[in-house]
Amino acid sequence: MLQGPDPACYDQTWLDWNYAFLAGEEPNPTVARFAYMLQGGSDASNTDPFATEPAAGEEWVNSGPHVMLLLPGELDLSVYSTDHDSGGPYIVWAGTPYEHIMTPVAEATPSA
Ligand SMILES: [Cu+2]
Repeated sequence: MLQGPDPACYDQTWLDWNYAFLAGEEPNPTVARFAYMLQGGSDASNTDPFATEPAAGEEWVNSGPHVMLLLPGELDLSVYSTDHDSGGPYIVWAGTPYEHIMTPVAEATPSA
């Protein structure tokens, strides 16, 4: 779930992914596709796709401008990080049907 408007630019594969997500169904992409969120975005959790607010003691995951990569199959945790504060690419919602890779393209703007 999102905190802000989180504008994104993507193709039909990502649109289908979003419809599946909103319906609670598995998207199961068969092709790799990029999406662009160049105004950044926010998520209540980097582990729970359906969290509506951060868990106790956690903060919103506010990402700066980024590119997202959707890949078929399961992502390899020995290859990709899940650390959203690393400054590098990381897996969002690892191990779920909605996992994908976020790659920062600029610094996040600190929250006010
Ligand atoms: Cu994004």
